[in-house]
Amino acid sequence: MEMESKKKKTIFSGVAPSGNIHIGNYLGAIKQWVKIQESGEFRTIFCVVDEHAITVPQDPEKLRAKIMEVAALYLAVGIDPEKSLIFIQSHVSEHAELGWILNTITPLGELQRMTQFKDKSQKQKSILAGLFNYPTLMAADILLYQTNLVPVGEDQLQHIELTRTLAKKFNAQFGETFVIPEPMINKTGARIMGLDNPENKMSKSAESPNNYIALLDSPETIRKKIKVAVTDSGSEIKYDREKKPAVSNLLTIYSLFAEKPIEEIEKEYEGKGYAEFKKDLAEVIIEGLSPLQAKYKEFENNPDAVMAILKKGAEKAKETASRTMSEVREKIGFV
Ligand code: AQP
Repeated sequence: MEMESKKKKTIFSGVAPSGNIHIGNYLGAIKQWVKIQESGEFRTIFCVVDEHAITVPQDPEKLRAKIMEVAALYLAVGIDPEKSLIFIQSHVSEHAELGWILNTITPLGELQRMTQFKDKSQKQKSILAGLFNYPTLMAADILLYQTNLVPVGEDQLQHIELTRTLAKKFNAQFGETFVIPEPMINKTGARIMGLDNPENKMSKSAESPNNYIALLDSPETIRKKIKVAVTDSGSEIKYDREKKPAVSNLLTIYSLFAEKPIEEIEKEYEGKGYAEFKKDLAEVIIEGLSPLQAKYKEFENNPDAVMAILKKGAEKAKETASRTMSEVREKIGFV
């Protein structure tokens, strides 16, 4: 088993326990994690990246609850602790340690270019150094496990590119240490747009909850949010990113939940209006989320079992992480 897993390529990904996990996170990233795990072809590692959540101020009690919520959601969507490593980032202190070391080889200019920092810092009254340094911590998360592939949404591409740059730089400066990871992006669903504004991505930190459908939204809330979702001028249900960005986004969501090609859905709704399409879309989402919501309840009612899984996961993760860190400390000249 150990021999076999050594030959497998490593997959690493994570979600920050900030705000409500939404269908953008699910369709862009988490849903494919389960497929990858089930293929049995990879060593799969999924982390609740709590140290990323505190790059903007968090209420400690709410953060604690969110961390457990995200972990239970991982399990509810089908991440199986028998097949994948699942753990909390802050339980493996090597993440912060490598993050610091990577900061010391990261040019300021590289971080200043990050579009996510530019977007997120605009929403903050006081911009914290941690928000600026977030991408180096993310690089550490990935590099600690000698990750080959990182399944993420499109918004994370720039951060993966930086991770590659830092890994190459470290290897060149101190000798071969890190595997150079590659992004793994879904063909559709890699960028689900906000329901209230199809110009921007659906986001956990959006001002209005009408921007997103949370994985734990009730059927009534889902119906309401889809009803008020922005549409485009005209009445045709047609996929056209340029001319009909809002309807194209809704079609993408429909297609991914119903597992039907977009053209087929367009045909079904020929001559029908937005109201009918939206009504059906809400039901498709409700149906798609209902199994994971039911499973979530089981885990929510059993936090001790979830914590036991996370602790075991952290112990296993630490085996690889500490091996990488020993090598890093030695290479950079620590005694
Ligand atoms: N709109 C999206 N469409 C597709 N994929 C998305 N992801 C995020 N938004 C979309 C992917 O979800 C994974 C986890 O995201 P994250 O927790 O790292 O945080 P984020 O990307 O910063 O998510 P948000 O929604 O914008 O939340 P805030 O504003 O709170 O940080 C990643 O793989 C991401 O690509």
